[in-house]
Amino acid sequence: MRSCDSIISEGAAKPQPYAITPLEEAQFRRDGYLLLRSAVPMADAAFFLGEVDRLVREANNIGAVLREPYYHEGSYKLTRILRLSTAFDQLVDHPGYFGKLVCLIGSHIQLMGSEIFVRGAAQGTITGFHTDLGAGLQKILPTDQNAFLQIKAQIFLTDLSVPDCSNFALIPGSHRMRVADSNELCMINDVNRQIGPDGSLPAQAMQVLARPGDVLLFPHSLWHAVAPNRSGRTRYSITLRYGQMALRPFERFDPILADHGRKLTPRQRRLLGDLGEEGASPYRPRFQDEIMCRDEQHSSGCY
Ligand SMILES: O=C(O)CCC(=O)C(=O)O
Repeated sequence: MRSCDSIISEGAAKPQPYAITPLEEAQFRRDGYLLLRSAVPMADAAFFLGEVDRLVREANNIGAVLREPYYHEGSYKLTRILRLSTAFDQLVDHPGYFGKLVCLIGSHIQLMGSEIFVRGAAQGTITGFHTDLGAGLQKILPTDQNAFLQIKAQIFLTDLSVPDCSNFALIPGSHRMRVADSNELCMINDVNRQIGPDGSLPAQAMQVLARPGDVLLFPHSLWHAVAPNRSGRTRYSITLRYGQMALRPFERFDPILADHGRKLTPRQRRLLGDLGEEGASPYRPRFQDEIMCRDEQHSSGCY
């Protein structure tokens, strides 16, 4: 098995302070997910929930929520959330998970998208099993050694510690399985046909039991869905999508970068697409290892 050492260039400092452990990497590569308990401290999760709640109310008032046709009617999302609030800037390279992401993707990493999920009451599944990044990349599966193309970090803000609360559902190991029967939404048709009318999931699926502040990492090819919500509570979570710099992002962060009132570190700026002035290139970004791997808390923040 390849480790963080071989994905980050030889000689470069490893991401600090929370690099992935060999056990965590082995589990991620084998099962296609990693649940990081309390990666965001409880008090911070409560702060993010307050901000999410405010934004969701505002978006509902002006009709700015996005209801995807493949969601249950009580569910929706907000997109481009860094444009809505500066509160989430600190999540861009949060120490609870960022070092682990760099170990799995490598230092040529970018933020590709940001979303808030709102999952209301639903007797059946909220969305069926699918893969991310479209039909083309559904055919590109991780190997034992390759760096990952895309990994989402889902930050849970409400209690999902029992099943059927709109939990994230997944099929362990499916990220390495070829999809035989799909559609334009990248649904896994044969698995979705096994979902019961009451929302009961196929035997090979599991619901992730998470608490506020837990963070789930998973790659683009994992077969994932959202379980029914019979809890009487709404689920709120934030998802940040990271990937190789050479991939096309889902949103542009130029308005964030141009906001001079905002205090972004050099690493956060690079993750949002600021390649620097000299020889800017997404394929040969300058000082990339140094920017991604250094301990920002103890550096001057200049480059
Ligand atoms: O967790 C959710 O609510 C949706 C997750 C999902 O389907 C995705 O991130 O693609």
